[in-house]
Amino acid sequence: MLTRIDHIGIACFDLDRTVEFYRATYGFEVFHSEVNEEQGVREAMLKINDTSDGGASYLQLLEPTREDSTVAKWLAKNGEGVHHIAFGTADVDADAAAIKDKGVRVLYEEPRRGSMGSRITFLHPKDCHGVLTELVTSAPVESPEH
Ligand code: V0V
Ligand code: CO
Repeated sequence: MLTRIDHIGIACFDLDRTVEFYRATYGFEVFHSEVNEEQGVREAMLKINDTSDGGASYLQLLEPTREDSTVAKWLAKNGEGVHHIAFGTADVDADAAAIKDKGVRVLYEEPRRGSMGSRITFLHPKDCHGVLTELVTSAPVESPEH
């Protein structure tokens, strides 16, 4: 079951300048940042709010790390802007399978590694009224050491 907006992915040319815009304009701070080589992105997660399912909603600012990445290709065509939305679920495998059964193309056979150790997959934008849609299961919260 999809229980939250996990994040909105925003493609940008210059991550540091875009982070600074969100900090100076809205007061949002970077919660986490990382490079995902497989996806070809450098990203910053700005936490907006906690959600009632125990997760949170973020803005995900994305800068391409290589010219052949999906985000670089998208930026060249469209310029900066909203690139995808992501719904959070406790079980990305089950939700992806159920959505695939409805005839929507799921882009990965198996979920791949996403931000902060999450597991992610994508639905084809042409099957989702023009919206590239991601499904995310967050990494389990580590229990505190005794
Ligand atoms: C492409 N299209 C889009 C789109 N990207 N429509 C809406 N939103 C987007 N973001 C449209 C495009 O305008 C074309 O329509 C058509 O789809 C085919 O696009 P294309 O430019 O030929 O590109 P493709 O087919 O090579 O690649 C498109 C797909 C690709 C969606 C298959 O971008 C993909 O695999 N995306 C999933 C991975 C990803 O985006 N990773 C970066 C974020 P017309 O012109 O034919 O009408 S990584 C991330 O979010 C992480 C790590 C995380 O959350 O943790
Ligand atoms: Co994303």
